[in-house]
Amino acid sequence: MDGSAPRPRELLEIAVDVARDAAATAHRMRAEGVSVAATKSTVTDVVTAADRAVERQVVDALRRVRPHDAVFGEEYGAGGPEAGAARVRWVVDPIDGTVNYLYGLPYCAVSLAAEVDGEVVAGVVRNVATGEEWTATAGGGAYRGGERLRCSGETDLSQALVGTGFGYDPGRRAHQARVLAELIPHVRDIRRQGAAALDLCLAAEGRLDAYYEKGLAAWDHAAGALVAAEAGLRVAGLGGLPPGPDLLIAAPPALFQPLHDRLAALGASGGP
Ligand code: LIP
Repeated sequence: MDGSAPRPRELLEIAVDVARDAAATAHRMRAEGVSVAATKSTVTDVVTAADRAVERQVVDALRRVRPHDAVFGEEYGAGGPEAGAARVRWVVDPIDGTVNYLYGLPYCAVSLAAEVDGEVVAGVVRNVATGEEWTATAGGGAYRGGERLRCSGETDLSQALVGTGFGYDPGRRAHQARVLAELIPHVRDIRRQGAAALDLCLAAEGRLDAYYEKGLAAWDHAAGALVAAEAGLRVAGLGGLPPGPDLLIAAPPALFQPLHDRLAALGASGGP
């Protein structure tokens, strides 16, 4: 086991440098033209050459500065020392919001987080199209452009603007739509924007009051969940579980339990 664990601030500085270069590559490749390189879980779960190129760029950049760390990415999975041999693991989604990226919609991001001993301690989310950048360190707060972020102060679920998303499997989407149909009369409105990392960052600054989604992978939420938590949101799964593929809920303290209980009653973590 590698004995040295760098400070979160040091890891964040590396993450920001790497994410900025990666976002520049994604932006350039978008301008040059993007097409589907392959599909994954379903015919709508697409990957582009940019997803793959950006993840390779991120991994190569991390290897140069921290060659003994582990890496876990959406497109190439786990890399580096065998599991458990490195205290630091980087979790990367090269382009979160890939369908938006494919269609040229300005809502997609490079998401890069650093874990120490399994806990996320630093994270950056950078919108590829707009250059907006959110950062956080564990205990150090969440920021966008140097401004410290605070989440919504909303206390009434019926007044809450709630973000969510859907999986790629038709059966799961049908279940998620049924849950949404039952939820929507009880909130202000819903926004489905297509990138979990950015949805979590918008919630961190109150541009969404809350966010939930079933089916997210670690790379979708590792960095954005830290930004959200450091801005005052409670980020968890159902029944006190940590956020994970069954369900992630991010909400201000006053809204978390009402939203949690309604989602639990609707079976939001169930279905295919
Ligand atoms: C996306 C998630 C989003 C979800 C989309 C998609 P990807 O990740 O960030 O929240 O609703 O269906 O899964 O596939 O673009 O990396």
